[in-house]
Amino acid sequence: MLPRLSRLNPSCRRATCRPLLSSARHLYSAPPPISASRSILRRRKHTYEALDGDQSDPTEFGAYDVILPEEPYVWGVDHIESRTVPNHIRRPHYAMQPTGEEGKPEPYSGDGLIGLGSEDERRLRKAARLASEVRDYAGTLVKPGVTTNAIDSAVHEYIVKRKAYPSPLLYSGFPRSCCTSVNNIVAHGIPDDRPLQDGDIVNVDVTVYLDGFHGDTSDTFLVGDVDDTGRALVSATTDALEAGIAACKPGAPFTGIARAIHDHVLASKLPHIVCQSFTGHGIGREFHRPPWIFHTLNEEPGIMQPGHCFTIEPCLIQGSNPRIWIFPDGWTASTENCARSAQAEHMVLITEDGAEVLTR
Ligand SMILES: [Co+2]
Repeated sequence: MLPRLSRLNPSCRRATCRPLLSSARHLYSAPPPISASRSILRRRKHTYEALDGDQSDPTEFGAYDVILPEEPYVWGVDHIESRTVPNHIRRPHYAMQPTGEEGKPEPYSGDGLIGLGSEDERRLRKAARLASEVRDYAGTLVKPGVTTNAIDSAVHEYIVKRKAYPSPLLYSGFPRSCCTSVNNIVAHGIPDDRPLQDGDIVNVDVTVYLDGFHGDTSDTFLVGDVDDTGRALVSATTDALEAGIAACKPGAPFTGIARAIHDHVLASKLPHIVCQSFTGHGIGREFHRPPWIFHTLNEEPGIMQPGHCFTIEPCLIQGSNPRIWIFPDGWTASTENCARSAQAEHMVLITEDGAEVLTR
């Protein structure tokens, strides 16, 4: 799960500005952009014509099922019943106060650092390790015919059994315990009753809250026999993430992460573009906090210091259109032209002499 750039305070493009988490609600009333609806209609009829200014050629995107909102549209997610978490499991503040403003902690004002060698670091590592186990477990469940709801249910049970809380559940009102983003869904797909189809790609994004710390990671899995362009997209995404990780060390500028991803995608000569709409984020006692990690070229200030812990989670999109639109549920983010997207995410801890990936 990741902050959407449009939720950042638009008057402040500094790396320290906070996501406006409650703004997801306002999106419920926004219909999909006309251009997106039109492009979808055209794809449905398999008579797609390029929209003005859209240079993408969807015939090059390969063969896959386009994910669309169910009609008639249901606005928001209030109709989705959340799974329950036993009372003895420690939960983050937003899960205790899911609707009210009272009791909300102050916005994060710390320096985004974890004390190296501290109990905090030990707990952070434990949460990250559990998150990577859950991600790998989720990957074993991905098969044709399995619904993303069934994966969500199994992931939920797996996490709860290990006395942790599934962080996405009730975060800003999110109704499920992980995000499952299939084919043209870039991020924040809500697990549902659609059986996975042979040839799908699906990102499963898991976050756990264990002992007061969040661990966050995701990967995109192949469902059965995926076409060559889909496989290329998924492996390019992993490579882009690794390129970003390689730019991390104490003293390095945060801008180097996006630069490394950009250069890698360019050098690959594959028809992919990095989505600009989502960022990585600092992580610790808070699910999302500074530093914000941009995946596309930027001039945000900030230098990596020992004790910084953050995610890198680039979304790569087929073609040259990086834009997204949000389904009426207020969460599901699709590419504007329904090209496929893949994502991969790791947590990186800056140490005294380098960078360590906590979610391998
Ligand atoms: Co994340």
